[in-house]
Amino acid sequence: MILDFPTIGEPHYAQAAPADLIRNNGQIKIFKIDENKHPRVAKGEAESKVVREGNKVHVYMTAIRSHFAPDNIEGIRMGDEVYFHVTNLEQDWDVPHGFGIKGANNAELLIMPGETTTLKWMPDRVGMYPMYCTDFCSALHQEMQGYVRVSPAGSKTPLTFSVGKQATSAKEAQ
Ligand SMILES: [Cu+2]
Repeated sequence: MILDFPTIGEPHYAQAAPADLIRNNGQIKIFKIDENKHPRVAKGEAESKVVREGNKVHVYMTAIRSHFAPDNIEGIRMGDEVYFHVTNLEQDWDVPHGFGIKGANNAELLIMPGETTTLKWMPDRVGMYPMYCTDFCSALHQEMQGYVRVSPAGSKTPLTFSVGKQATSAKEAQ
C-alpha cells in the first residue's frame, strides 16, 4: 500500500470470521439493570438529575427509545467539566444507544442495554449544543436528541434540567 487515505482504520479492512468466535467467547448481550453497580447509575428516569460539584457537573442521564432524560439542560458555564453518565434503560439485548454532543473532541458513547458509561465534555464556547443518540435504535432514532445551553463563566444562570420541555418563549417570559 502506498497511501491510506482519508481515514486510518478504514472499516472495510474488516475480515469475516465465524460467528462462534464471538458468540462463544464472552459476548455480553445485556447488563441487568438491577445488577448495575455503577456509582453514577440512574436506574429510571426518576433518578435522572444534574448535580454541580464546584466546576464539575455530573449529568445522570437515561436513554430509552426514543429520548434522553434530561434532554434540556441549562446553567452549564464556560470552564465547567461536564460528565454525562448515560444509562441505557433498555432490557432488550439488541438495543444499544449512543451519545454524542457537538464539540466533544474525544469520542461518542456506545451504551449497551443496562449499562452506564461516561463521556467527559468541556464546552469551548458559549451557546446551544445539540446532543443526540449516535446509534440507530428505532424508527424514532432521529428524535432522540436534546440541547445544552452553555453560559459565560461566572453567569448566574441557575442549573436546571427537564424532559421534553419547550424553551421558555419570549411571550411567557414577559
Ligand atoms: Cu437511541
